Amino acid sequence: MNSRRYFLKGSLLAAAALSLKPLQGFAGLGKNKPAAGAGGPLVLSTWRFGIQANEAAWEVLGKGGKALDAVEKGVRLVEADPAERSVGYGGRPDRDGRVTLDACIMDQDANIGSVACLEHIKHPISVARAIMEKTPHVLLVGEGALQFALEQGFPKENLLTPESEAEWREWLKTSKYEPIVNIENHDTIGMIALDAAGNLSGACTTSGMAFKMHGRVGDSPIIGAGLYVDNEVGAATATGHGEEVIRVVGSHLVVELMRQGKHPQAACKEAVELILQKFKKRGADLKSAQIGFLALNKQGQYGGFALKPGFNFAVHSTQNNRLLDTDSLLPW
Ligand code: SD4
Repeated sequence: MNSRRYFLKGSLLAAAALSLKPLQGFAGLGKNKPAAGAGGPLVLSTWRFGIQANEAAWEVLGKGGKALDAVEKGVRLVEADPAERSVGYGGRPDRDGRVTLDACIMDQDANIGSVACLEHIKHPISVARAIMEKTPHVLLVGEGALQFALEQGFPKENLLTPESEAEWREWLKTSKYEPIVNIENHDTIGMIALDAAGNLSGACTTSGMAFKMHGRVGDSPIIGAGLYVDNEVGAATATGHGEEVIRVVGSHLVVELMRQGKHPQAACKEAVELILQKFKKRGADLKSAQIGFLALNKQGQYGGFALKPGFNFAVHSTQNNRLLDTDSLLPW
């Protein structure tokens, strides 16, 4: 079964099991009240794998731990899972058969760390954190990023699993070696959290678009595009067609819209509308595009919105951990 249909099916099943309505169920602005205290703790992450990632993050948040530690721990779970073919170990390779990973992390004090086109390291999010905490820089790429990771003691590993390699070899037969933007061949984990102390942090990690050109970097490691946190306002993260998210500096835009007083869901919707406008102006092909944003404000209100149906996210509060489908601008 292709991964997108699996996502859809998974989310529908989860929603049915929990008797959830789609996002409209809590879309009424201001209805999704903070779960406890000053709004937290609360953690949100993109896609079906967000459920397990949230559980891992909750081991930190539920004990009063920091949002920064929670988001790193949460996304590491997905990075290490070879069954997840769009993040970390087992991620689909580029068109040359190389697994290249992108990740970034941001904390409540606007400390940032980011890594792009990193090979052979299973946990790019932890390399991003080490860049943030141990270097005067914010972004390392390619060879330099690998060198830094090895110096820090990260083990060098083969990330290309037999399953991903087989898929790549199959793709090579028909692709003419041309990267194809396909909404079924990429999914990123973006995670944003509010801790019991009321501080926000976020993390974002991906293997990017499958069969991309070697050296291609999407939005996920670009602070402001794939992730943004402003501890006075809120946090946002993105998934989908990275080139389009970068074009509008999407996650920063969502946070700025929240700063203007917009509810997180309304802010995500407005960012998607802007992306659609740009698509139309350029006469670009919308057929294979998908964009999803997820946002959380300082008060613990949250929401998501997508260009097309199929985007879902997981929310863990003090009450439960559930998967929610978002509304979208367009039908398929
Ligand atoms: C990228 N935004 O590399 C990532 C991929 C993704 O859902 O999130 N897909 O463009």
